[in-house]
Parts: sequence; structure tokens; C-alpha cells
Amino acid sequence: MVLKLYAVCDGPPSLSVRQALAKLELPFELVEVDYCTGAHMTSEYALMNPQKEIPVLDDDGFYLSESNAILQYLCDKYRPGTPLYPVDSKIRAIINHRLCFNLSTYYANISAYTMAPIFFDYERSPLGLKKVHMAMDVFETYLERLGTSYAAANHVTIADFPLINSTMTLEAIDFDISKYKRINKWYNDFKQNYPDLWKISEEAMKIIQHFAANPPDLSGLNHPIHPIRKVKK
Ligand SMILES: N[C@@H](CCC(=O)N[C@@H](CS)C(=O)NCC(=O)O)C(=O)O
Repeated sequence: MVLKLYAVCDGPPSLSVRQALAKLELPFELVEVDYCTGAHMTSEYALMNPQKEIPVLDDDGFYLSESNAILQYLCDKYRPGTPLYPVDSKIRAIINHRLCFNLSTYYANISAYTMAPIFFDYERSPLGLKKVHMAMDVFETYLERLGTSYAAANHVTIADFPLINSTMTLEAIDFDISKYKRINKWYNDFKQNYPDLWKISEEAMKIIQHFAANPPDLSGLNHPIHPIRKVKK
């Protein structure tokens, strides 16, 4: 059976998995999950992912969530030894490290500042901005210390996709990243060298920009955590 990916059109974790599937040339069926109507919060969805998060991969009844785990699984199962996820222990360790860094710090700090206020009743605060700069300082340092052209090696790996998509959300809100010289160069090199992969991020960026200009009505969402913004009718 063909792989199925449950994804949201503007969600960085979903985009990263789509980029890996594209680079690995793996055919798959894309199942769009409508975040705004809470399609991921139903009990049927929870059977696939009790965390009620998007994306989920369905490999013939084997359901896998957490985008980093999906990226690793796709490489190991379908393209073992691919340069996207080399078997060399040290390169792999760096890739795994960057995936963890993105999930715990880079994406966490950035998306709280970029994405959350677009969809929910949050303000962009000086503390939120400070956390963005802290995350960017650290990533800049990693790029400097490793001295590679991509996040974990001198070629693109699965570590780049999530970091690119986190950075893309900064561009979506016109955040100036140019003072982070290495991040800026890496981000623009990726765009230039992988136009087909960048297109996946760019289409999502346009959707995010549209939502930023026209905040979506999530009043029917009944989200368990995030405060829903009141919509003037
Ligand atoms: N740890 C997850 C994060 C996934 C995630 O946060 N996805 C968002 C959409 S971009 C989501 O489903 N959030 C659930 C919610 O806000 O209700 C991963 O990397 O797969």
C-alpha cells in the first residue's frame, strides 16, 4: 500500500516530512488535515496519534507521529544509507542533535513568537523575542563551530528541513534574519540549491502570510490549551 501522510498545509513539521518524501522520491498520498476545524482533535484521529498532533504517517497500518521520528523512519526503512541520513555514527549524532535542538528550542521558541499569535489570542512579547534571539544565537554558533554548509554536514540532510521550516516562519512575519550571517547564508543557499524543496516551504509561507493578514476564525475549535481570539462579526 502507498504511504499516506496526514499533514497540515502550513505546519512546519508536516512540510519537513513532505520535503523528505520528495527528496527520497517516495510516492505517497497526501491527506490534508483541517487544523482550523479541529480535524486532528477527533477520537478517530486520536487512534492514529493520541497526542492529536499533525503530521502522522500511515505505512500500511503502521502509524507514526512526531515528524523527527517519521524522517528517520523513512530514510532507514526505504533508503538505508541515504546521504539524507548517513549511517556514520558521528554524522548521525549531529543530525539527531539538530533535530532535537529544533524541536526543543529553535522551533519551540520561534513558533511561539511567529505562529501562535497568528492563530490564537497571544501577543508577541519582548520575552518571546528574546527567546527567538537566544535560539538563533545558538544555531548560529552550531553553524560556526561545525563549519559545514548545511546544518549537520556539507550536504543537505534531514536535519535541514525542520530548521528551514522554522526559519521560514520568521520570514513569513518579515523578521530580519540578516544579522545572523551563517543562518542567513544557509537559508538562502537552501532556497537556491533546492528550489523544488523550497517550493514546499514557500507555498506554506504564503498561506501563513495570508492568515497573518486575515486571522482565521477558530471560534468552533474548542482548543484545550490555546486561547481562542474573539472574532468581530
Ligand atoms: N512534535 C510534533 C509537533 C507537531 C505539531 O505541533 N503540529 C501542530 C500543527 S503544525 C499540531 O498538530 N498542533 C496541535 C494543536 O495545536 O492542537 C512533531 O514534530 O511532529
